[in-house]
This record gives sequence, C-alpha cells and structure tokens, in this order.
Amino acid sequence: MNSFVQIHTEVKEALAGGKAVVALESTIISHGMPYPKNVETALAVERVVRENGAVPATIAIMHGKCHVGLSAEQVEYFGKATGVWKVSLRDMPYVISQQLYGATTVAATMRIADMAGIKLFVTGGIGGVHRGAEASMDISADLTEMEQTSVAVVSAGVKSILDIGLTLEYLETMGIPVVTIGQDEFPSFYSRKSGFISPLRLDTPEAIASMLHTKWQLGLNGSVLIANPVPAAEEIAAAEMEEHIQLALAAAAERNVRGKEVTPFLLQYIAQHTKGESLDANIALIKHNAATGAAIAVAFAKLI
Ligand code: PSU
Ligand code: MN
Repeated sequence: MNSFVQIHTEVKEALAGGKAVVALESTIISHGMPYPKNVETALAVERVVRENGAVPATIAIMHGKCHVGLSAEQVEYFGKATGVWKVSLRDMPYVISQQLYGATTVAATMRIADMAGIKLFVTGGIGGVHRGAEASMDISADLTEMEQTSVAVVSAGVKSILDIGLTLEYLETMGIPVVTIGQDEFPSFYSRKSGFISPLRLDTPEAIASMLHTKWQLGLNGSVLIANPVPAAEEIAAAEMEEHIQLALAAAAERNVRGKEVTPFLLQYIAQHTKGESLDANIALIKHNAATGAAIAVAFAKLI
C-alpha cells in the first residue's frame, strides 16, 4: 500500500472482507456548501450510505497523508476551517509535502479511492467542460481523471454552470460510459431535465453493477458516470436556474475569477442568490445519490 495513504480501520476491515465501500469527496464540504449545512450534510450522507448497507469513506488530505475515512470531528474541521486547500490532482504533491489541509475534488478523491481499492464514489455534481471553454480551455481535471481511473462516479448529472453538451462530447471522446438511472434524459443536477438524451439508461443498481463489472473485466479502464436524477419533489426548473447561472457567470467575468476559483465562485453565488432553495435541492440530491451509490456498491460486492 502507498505510504501516503492512511485508511480508517473500519474502511480497511470492510475492504479486506469484500464488503461494499463508498468513497465521498471533501471539496463539497470545504468549498461547495456553507457551514454548518456542509457538515450536517456530510454526516447525513455517511449515515445514508450505512443505512443502505455500505461503509462510507470520506477522503481528505491532512498531516502529509491521504486519509480514507474521517471521524466526525475531522469532517467538522473541514467544514469549518478557512484556508483549506481545494485539491485536484495537480495540487496533491504540493499539499501533501507541505503538510497542509486539503479538501479533495472528484478527480483527487477518485485517485485516492483507487489507491485504497474502492470502486464506487458518490458526489453531487462533477466538474466538466465550462461554458466558453472553446476560448478559456477551462475543462475540469475530473474528466481526464475519469478517463484513466477505474472508480465509478454517482452524480446528479452535470450542473448547468457547465456546457452540458460539450461535457457529454468530451466524455464520449474519452470512452467514458454515461448511464442515467430510470429515465431517458440526462439530468442537470438541480433539474431532472437537460435537453440531452442520456447515452445509456439502466434502471436498477444490479444492472449498473453488472455493467461496471463487465467493463473492468474487459480490461476497459476508467470511470463510468452514473447519473441519478434529483427526486422530483426537490427539483428546481432548469429555466429558473438558468437566470441565476447567467448572473453568476456575469459576476465571475466582471471580477475576473479564474482557474480553480471559478467553480467554487459560481456555486457560492448561486447558493446566495437563490435564498437557500438551491442548497436544499443540493442536499436532497446528494443524499439520494448516497442511497443509490450504496445500493450499487452492495450489488457490485456480490459480483467479485
Ligand atoms: N460541482 C458541484 N459541487 C461541487 C463541485 C462541483 O455541483 O462541490 C466541486 C467538486 O469537488 C468537483 C470540483 O470535483 O468542484 C470541480 O472543480 P473544477 O471545476 O475546478 O475542476
Ligand atoms: Mn477549471
């Protein structure tokens, strides 16, 4: 085992026993939601994973190690502290060697989950190809990571702060299967609709687990994007979100927000300007993803 990876005892035992384990990211805690809802949500998500038969492993960097599985106190720290690094792949060697606190993005969390032997990862929304990327070249390292690392990702689709069409094209180019659960249309995080047909559809955790197993048995490395539509009762209409997204993008341009700050800025702007409605939807969908992801992990564990 990589000496920079420290696995929590419960997670280690689950992995050794072939039990279902679900990886969870920490950027969403430190940079994706305001305190204290971020901590409440992170702990609730861990509970939902347990209730559905899997062991949660929230991943973050501290004291020069990649930690797989955090205590409630550690989750609280990552939710409360300021100055925690947002760590994508390129930041890992710096933050680890400098012994800084790092909250891991989808890309970094996937890589660390893979080092630990975890096959399934649950989040809210992945990073992707940004609107205007043809000029800015702003494409998240989440996508390049999904090309090479064999950890499946459950998300509520792709948030429409991104260019959903270009993100789907990029995923196709990289050979990453995109499968939506229970409907034909690819969802857009807050909304069950996006205007794009999902490349694939499967309706049960067992069918998805079987597809993951088949992919990796074939020697086809890389991720699968599993899109789990937000529950209908919590959905926010795409047209309503679009107004807020336009305002957020204009504010980002005006303030010259660049690089790794773009996504957190847009998320915060939208949360502040939708009076918490978007935050409630965000919390509901990630809990829903946790239940679905745990069910897939349980089904997958039976196949190996
Ligand atoms: N999208 C969300 N919520 C999030 C993120 C994205 O709806 O919290 C976070 C995830 O950690 C994701 C990261 O991996 O932002 C992507 O950042 P970037 O676009 O800079 O790669
Ligand atoms: Mn970016």
